Amino acid sequence: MLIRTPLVIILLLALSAARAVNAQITDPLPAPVEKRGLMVEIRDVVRLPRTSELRPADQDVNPASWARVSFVRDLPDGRRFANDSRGFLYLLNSDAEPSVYADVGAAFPHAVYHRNESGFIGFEFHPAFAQNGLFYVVHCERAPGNPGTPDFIPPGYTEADVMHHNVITEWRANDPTASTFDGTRRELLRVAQVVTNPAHPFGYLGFNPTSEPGDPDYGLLYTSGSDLGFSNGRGPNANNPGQTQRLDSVVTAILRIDPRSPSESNGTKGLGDYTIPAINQFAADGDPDTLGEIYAYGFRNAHRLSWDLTDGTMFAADVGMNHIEEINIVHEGRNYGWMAREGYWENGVIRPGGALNQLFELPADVLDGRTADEFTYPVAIYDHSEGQAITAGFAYHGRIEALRGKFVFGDLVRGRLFAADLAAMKAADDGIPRTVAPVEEIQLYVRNANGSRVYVSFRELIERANGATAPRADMHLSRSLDGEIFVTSRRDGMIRMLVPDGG
Ligand SMILES: [Ca+2]
Repeated sequence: MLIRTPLVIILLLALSAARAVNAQITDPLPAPVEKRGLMVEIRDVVRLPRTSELRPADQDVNPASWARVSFVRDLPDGRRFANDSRGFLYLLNSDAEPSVYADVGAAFPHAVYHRNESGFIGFEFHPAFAQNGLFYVVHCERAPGNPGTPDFIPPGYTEADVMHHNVITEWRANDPTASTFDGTRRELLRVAQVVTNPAHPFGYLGFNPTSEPGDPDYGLLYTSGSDLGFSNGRGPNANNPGQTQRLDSVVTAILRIDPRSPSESNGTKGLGDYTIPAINQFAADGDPDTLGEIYAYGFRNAHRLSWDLTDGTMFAADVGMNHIEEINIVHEGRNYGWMAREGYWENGVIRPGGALNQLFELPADVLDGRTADEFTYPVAIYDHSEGQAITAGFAYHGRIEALRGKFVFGDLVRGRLFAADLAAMKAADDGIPRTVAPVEEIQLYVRNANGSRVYVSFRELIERANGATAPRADMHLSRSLDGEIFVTSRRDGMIRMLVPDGG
């Protein structure tokens, strides 16, 4: 008895611990994201031209959309640009109507436009554009009949499996001061997608804006990090956790590349016609089985990156599966968990017989940070009671006093705007999975003809502009050169801005 009793107790403890580890979660964050007094004015800046009939209706994800804006970018010389993912890159002068800077769609006859993130997805100017005329474009193409050859096909697949190509190109303007593009193009990278939909393509290209000439990562191009549809991109090749959690593949990885051709840099060639930065951790690890272009990995769809302009902290907004939307602080070399983790839970797909839409509790010692696992966890999260897909997010240090020291982000589908305290987010980057910054909702308002505040939701603004209901907001955020926030939609083509009260 003296021996058996403790054994029974130990067994019972072990069983209850196992039960706790196995608990499936249906409502991961029961507390709603609430408004707590943050109120910000939003104003129209300019509306892009209507392109509803540009593409055949059966090839356009939403023919009713006025224009499909996903990025606004400022050059240091004051010029402002925005894209319509139906194919145009516009120059926005403050004193004139938007004008087409480059007809990106015309350059890519195999492009597809039938998904939310398709067509002319994103662009970014080289920080030395004024001198070198370089900018970068990412777009999506169909594979059948495509003369292009992918530089990367996910491991285990062949060209016969390829459904779409996700392509990054460099454009070189002969005259960087010209108001329309004239110049040349060079393909940097062509990545194959083998799931039915071109889900979660590379969608973002960017340079670290806090990097100065002479800094180690000046002129290095970062990409979004995504699972290339291996979660829910549909078809027989989707739902495949075996394509994630590996370093011999770009799947789930944020890449950092020197966009120069090795013929120009004399450096090491990457998968495509670009150079692997010698400073990259996975380039310098002496391991031939890790891809040197990988910066960090384990993202489902980290479709937007940003940097805190005051201290260079790098953020990734990672769209979740069925439950958790994440803001992550990105450190080189780290593994952010997908498909093994979603938020600070285990995703069910890695369990025998489990599924992508399941979440399970982590063991308490891991959740509390007493026992470290191999993953890095988000610093702010919300669940699918509150939204469905996270937008970009930015550390805000601009003119709106109420938002200073906050991280501003939102939900792409519902069009809700959120904020979290920036210091709390940085404090949550502590190696403890369960510590995350609280999230609150921002109340938007406009001014009526009398100058009075009128409280609005972003979706109401879209619906007023379009004169039609908007089943989803398709909201995106961008940041101006001086650190202010643009709010755009792929529905109404209007570029709006958050502004100081009455200012
Ligand atoms: Ca934490």
